[in-house]
Amino acid sequence: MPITLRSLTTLCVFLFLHCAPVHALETSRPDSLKSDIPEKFTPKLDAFDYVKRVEMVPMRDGVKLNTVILIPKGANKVPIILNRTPYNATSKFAKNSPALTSVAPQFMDTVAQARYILVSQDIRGKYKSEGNYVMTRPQVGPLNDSGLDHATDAYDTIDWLVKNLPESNGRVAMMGGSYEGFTSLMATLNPHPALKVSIPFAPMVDGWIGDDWFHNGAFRQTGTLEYIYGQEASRSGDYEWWTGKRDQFEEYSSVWSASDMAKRKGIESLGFWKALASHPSYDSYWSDQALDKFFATQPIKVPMMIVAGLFDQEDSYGGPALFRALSKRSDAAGKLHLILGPWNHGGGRRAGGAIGPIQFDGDTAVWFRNQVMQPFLDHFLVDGPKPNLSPALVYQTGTNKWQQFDTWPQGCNEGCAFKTKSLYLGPQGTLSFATPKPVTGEAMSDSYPSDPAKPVPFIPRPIVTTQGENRWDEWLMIDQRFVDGRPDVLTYVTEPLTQAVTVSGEPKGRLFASTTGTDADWVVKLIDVWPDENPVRPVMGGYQLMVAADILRGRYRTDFAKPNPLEPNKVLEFNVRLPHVNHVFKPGHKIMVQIQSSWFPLYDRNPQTYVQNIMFAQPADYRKQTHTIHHSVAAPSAIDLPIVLKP
Ligand code: PG9
Repeated sequence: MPITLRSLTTLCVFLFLHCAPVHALETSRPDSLKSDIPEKFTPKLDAFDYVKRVEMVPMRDGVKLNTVILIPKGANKVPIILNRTPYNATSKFAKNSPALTSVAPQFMDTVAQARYILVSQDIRGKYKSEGNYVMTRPQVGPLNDSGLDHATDAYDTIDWLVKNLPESNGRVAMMGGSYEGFTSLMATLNPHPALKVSIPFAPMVDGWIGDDWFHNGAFRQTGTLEYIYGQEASRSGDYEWWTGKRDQFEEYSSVWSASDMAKRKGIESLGFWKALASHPSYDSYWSDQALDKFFATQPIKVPMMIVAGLFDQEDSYGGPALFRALSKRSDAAGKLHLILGPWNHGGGRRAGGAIGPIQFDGDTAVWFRNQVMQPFLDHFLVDGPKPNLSPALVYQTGTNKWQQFDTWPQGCNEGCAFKTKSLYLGPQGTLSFATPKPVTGEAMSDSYPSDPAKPVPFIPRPIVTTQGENRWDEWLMIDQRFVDGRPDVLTYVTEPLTQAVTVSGEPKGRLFASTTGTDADWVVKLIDVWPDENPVRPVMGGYQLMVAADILRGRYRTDFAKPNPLEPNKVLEFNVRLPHVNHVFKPGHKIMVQIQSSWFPLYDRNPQTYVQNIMFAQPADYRKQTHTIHHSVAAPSAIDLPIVLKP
């Protein structure tokens, strides 16, 4: 029979149909080749100068928490440094090096050099730990009836560690930053007797007033929505925020409200989004978990060093607020310290030589950890000498030096003279310490358009979030000339100073303002304007450095808990509390105040017509309005500066 194309095709189909099962049957036999990978591999770690133990540590309800423990080889009666994290304890010590000092994260550099035992633990419900995750799980009380919080979990962990690590001397310190600062603080409530000291870095203390989620009622939508997505969509951060845009400004401009963005990304089912969306005001959900207020009612049982940054872009409020609240307690003496460094959110924990183009005197963070933090730890953990440390150690920017203070805010010691002085906004963009006088022919107010469709960017566009190009860490120090001169940004500036102005404490913007709408946001920025030319560092010529800035959502003018519509065109007083500063405006510099009504997309836009819940505002609610800042005798808008007259 001749071989035709047709018969060949028939043969192939026959072979495929009939031979394939035979082939499959043959391979179903057990594999005759042995695996290259042994049942058990024992790595040769003789060269390592530490031993790693990974333990599931039981809590009082039976839930077990993943705990990574690094014990220096040869350790005998050494203290334990405990870090409790929502950010993956395993990755804290991820670097595969035989040297403990290389494996330790930077904030543990000095304790690794001291050869203390290092521990990091996944908190309840995250990564390899069991149990339920709740964002910054509130302390047991009105918001938490489970009997379990970060105080009980820290207690149970410490109890296990001191009983199961024979190399330890039975003394424990807690350390960590931000969320871990929060867990370090929470551990001091009903502490285990072995907890001898706590160092919360940049702790999250009040998520509505001025940390992470809101600032004075304005919702910090970028960062927050991405963060909730990363933290709550899965236990182990398996889902990453996606965007098809390079410019975050464009992405957030394509929706109006935060809930529209939440809907687009499918985060509406996540527990903490639901909490945020249903508590836009400072109700008991927020005030009952505000840790400065709560801890002020509790005895101080554990010595604490609160470490905070003057340029913290995430938790600028928490550290100083906690110190202020606790230092009023009679049991604070000798137990409470505030370190306020020239740092962004991570600064004190990492490198502290500069933020963007702004340079400090050497690496302030490394200096702090070596010269201040480690002796403080050693005193409580190994009976080292008592450090000679005032209650507050604060960096003075402008002069670039550390100062010790008995009190804070109001960095002032015995014998110094101190006064709050108002710097008044004036006609034609002037700014001066002279009180406004009745003048004829001068406008006693300045108006500007505020259009939610054209908001003011918080940093220059494109706002890029990819690693390496992201300016988040330095954004508070970005030159403000990029918005100066916009029609929707008002600028007031002094003459060049003939003598230094030293500001120390909490400035406050006091605006007399009106709007054609029924709601408005007010952003107040206190700026140090450098002289026009800088022969040594040309980039600093005319630089507008934001020394402090914040936002107030107008509806909370009289009560954070009870929002109210603004009466259109009525002049009303708005008080905008600014983050703490310790700064010298040098001779030749100018002081500037900028005012604007959006900071986008970091903060969600105010629709400027009053609605019940801005999270769910509808497109038609967002309206262009005219806002007016008054600077007359009767309505003297100003910025109140805490000024040191004699140091
Ligand atoms: N700022 C972050 C955070 C703290 C507390 C709660 C949620 C987020 C952080 O850096 O951990």
